[in-house]
Amino acid sequence: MTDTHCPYCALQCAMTLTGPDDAAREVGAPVTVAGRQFPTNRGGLCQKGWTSAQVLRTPDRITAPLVRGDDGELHTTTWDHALDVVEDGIRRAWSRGGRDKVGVFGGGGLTNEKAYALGKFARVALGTPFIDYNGRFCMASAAAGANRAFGVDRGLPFPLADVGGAQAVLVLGSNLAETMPPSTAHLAGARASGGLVVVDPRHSASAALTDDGHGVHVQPVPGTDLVVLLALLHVVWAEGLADEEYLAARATGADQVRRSVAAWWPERAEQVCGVPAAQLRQVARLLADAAPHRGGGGAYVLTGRGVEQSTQGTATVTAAINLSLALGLPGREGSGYGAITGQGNGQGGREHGQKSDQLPGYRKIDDPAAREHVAAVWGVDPASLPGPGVPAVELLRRCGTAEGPQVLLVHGCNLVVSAPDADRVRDRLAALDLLVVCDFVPSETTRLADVVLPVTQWAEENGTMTSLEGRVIRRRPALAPPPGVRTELEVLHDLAVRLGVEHGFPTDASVVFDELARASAGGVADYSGLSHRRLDEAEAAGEGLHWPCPATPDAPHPGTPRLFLDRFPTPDGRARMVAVDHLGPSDDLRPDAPVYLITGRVLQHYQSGAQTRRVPALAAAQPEPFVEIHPLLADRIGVQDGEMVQVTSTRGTATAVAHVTAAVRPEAVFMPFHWAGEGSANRVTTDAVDPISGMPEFKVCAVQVRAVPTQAPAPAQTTEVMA
Ligand SMILES: Nc1nc2c(c(=O)[nH]1)N[C@H]1C(S)=C(S)[C@@H](COP(=O)(O)OP(=O)(O)OC[C@H]3O[C@@H](n4cnc5c(=O)[nH]c(N)nc54)[C@H](O)[C@@H]3O)O[C@H]1N2
Ligand SMILES: Nc1nc2c(c(=O)[nH]1)N[C@H]1C(S)=C(S)[C@@H](COP(=O)(O)OP(=O)(O)OC[C@H]3O[C@@H](n4cnc5c(=O)[nH]c(N)nc54)[C@H](O)[C@@H]3O)O[C@H]1N2
Ligand code: SF4
Ligand SMILES: [Mo]
Repeated sequence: MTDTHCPYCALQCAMTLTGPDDAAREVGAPVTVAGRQFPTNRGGLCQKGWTSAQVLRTPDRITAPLVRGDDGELHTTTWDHALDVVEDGIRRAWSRGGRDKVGVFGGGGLTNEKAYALGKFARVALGTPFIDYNGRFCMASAAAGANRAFGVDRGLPFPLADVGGAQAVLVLGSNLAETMPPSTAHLAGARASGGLVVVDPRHSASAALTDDGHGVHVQPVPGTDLVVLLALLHVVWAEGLADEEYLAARATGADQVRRSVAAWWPERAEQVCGVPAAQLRQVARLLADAAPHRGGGGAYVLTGRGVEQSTQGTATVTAAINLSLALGLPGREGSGYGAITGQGNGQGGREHGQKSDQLPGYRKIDDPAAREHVAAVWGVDPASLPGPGVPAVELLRRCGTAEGPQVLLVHGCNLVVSAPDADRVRDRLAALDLLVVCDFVPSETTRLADVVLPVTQWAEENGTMTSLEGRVIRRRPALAPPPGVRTELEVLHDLAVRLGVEHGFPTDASVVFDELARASAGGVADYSGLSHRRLDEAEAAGEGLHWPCPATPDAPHPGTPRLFLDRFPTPDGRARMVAVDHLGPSDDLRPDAPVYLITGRVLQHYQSGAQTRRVPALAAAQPEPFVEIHPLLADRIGVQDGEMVQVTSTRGTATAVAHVTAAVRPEAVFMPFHWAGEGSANRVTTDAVDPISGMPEFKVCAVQVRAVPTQAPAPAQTTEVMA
């Protein structure tokens, strides 16, 4: 029996893996999954978690390296040959154009150790500024907003279980009932007081939790959440509901924000966001009544990808934070603001240096003191470390061009399905001299690669993950990997040695963690008081430890479950409020594109679907891409439930089956993005980005929706009918 955590989302539900008589360590033996008590999941798992072990045994698992041959096909080969091809490609790119000709693309699913090693590999072994990762698609706007306001970005600066005690919870653009099902247990308190507010243009499974008197579903026009928030702030001040004492003591900028929302009275906001003015007032009062300064039972404001994956994502997060500050929530026990992190290690993955502008410990790569500290840990000259690179979308746009890499190494992302404007991404990847992808299953991106390197899966490796609450937890091996498969730490070590860096890339995850801990010491995300051993002990006690957890000379630091109780980690200790205004989506409605496409997820599939499409029960429950379409729109374009529709933008077209439902607003259609091919939502989305965070506008773009013309009846049939 091995205690570990789910391979998928940031809730990181605790589970126990068992094989018959521990024979699970033998290749091929079945593995069973059981939920385990932990403060976040309380023993619960969702359907993806229950079935997660099946991916370990998937028949098409990649178990040997693949190299593309002269015939254009991928062929099985030896590790030596595959690594030769990668080394040659890197050296050729260097000799033609220098160190910047090789880039790295990481992922928020990688363990802390892998994310750290990847960032170090890019800076030390490759000497390239070009590294970024899929967290840019996921948490970048939340991170930018929180860093600016609070001076730190820890998704939830409090344990998730704290939310359970609150009287009101405002959930903006998160469908956690499908994306983190066990987490909805923590909404029970708010639901019991009728205080759950869900903002989503769809009556999602989470919006449905507000039905029957449990709260309010606010259903704005897509892309107008910022207006909803500005109106809520307006009401809070207009009705004297703000916590002025808290604002005076703990925040700066409140006056500018108050003035900036003066013009957003609810009736005006209603014209833009479509939410009735009376409902905006009701929600503002409901939240204020729960706020501590009015003697309420506590309130939380939470944001998800629905409001963040936008060209005004950082502004919207900022407005959500402003609202929480106006109500005096952050840094008070039982209240607060948080962003719900998505990927398994979406939090840790954004702390240890795979971001283009970052060094470990959430340090800035252009800060001389940070460079000096990290260079000393790495045993290199600070001047040898490259400067900042470019965010993910820009990195992809530059691939195969004079301004960008000719070689790209991808670790933990299925770009061809999940990046915006996916056809263009496919073209850019095809323009590279060499695409190297590490994965354990064939994906749409490994199929494009020149070299595929097979790596271990979650239940075959050691490491740590940092959950949505900033809690550092252990991932442990329950079985041996198939022969022929290596860990990513081994791959990076072998490549570094070939590229002339003999030392500095250990393959033991606990050794890598100890170095990560030293590199993070004194940084924002300080892990220096942690080690695998200490985390094992903490988990045996049922908890794990929250960062910051600095090394201490005497008694070990207990970790920091709740941030901001005394001060914010800004220079003056106060939170910074910043006035923001609504600009609207980058690709807005017009006569030839009169409908919004909004995108998101379903319960059964994870991200690009590379893992979950291989699990028979999940594939059977959600076998194909679909388009949710309102009956009024369906009527207008002449399409019935179950018929095929085309969704077209200036980037491309997706074709999928129509699900006619009143759950979505009439001027919007919804598509999940889990599939490739004809029904791929990202062939349609825009790669326009938020100017501050670099996050693409996945959630909203303007499209034309048409019924797919039915094929002309075959001649034989026509004759028959006529006869
Ligand atoms: N089942 C499942 N769970 C997952 C994942 C998965 O792929 N599948 N992925 C994990 C990851 S990496 C992430 S980031 C999280 C994401 O978790 P969520 O943020 O909960 O997921 P989404 O479904 O992408 O988006 C949430 C909601 O945003 C709504 N939305 C779309 N446009 C708008 C808008 O303009 N305004 C508002 N207010 N809402 C809008 C959609 O209708 C959708 O219901 O989930 C994690 N958990
Ligand atoms: N339209 C639209 N597009 C979106 C979104 C949306 O809401 N709408 N959401 C965006 C978000 S929030 C995210 S996070 C991205 C996610 O999109 P992706 O980054 O494509 O996510 P995954 O499908 O998890 O891809 C991970 C790949 O890495 C492999 N993998 C898993 N673990 C490891 C590992 O440890 N090492 C290696 N080498 N490989 C591993 C998996 O098998 C899989 O092939 O999609 C984004 N795209
Ligand atoms: S909610 Fe997330 S972590 Fe929990 S079982 Fe489901 S996918 Fe795994
Ligand atoms: Mo994500």
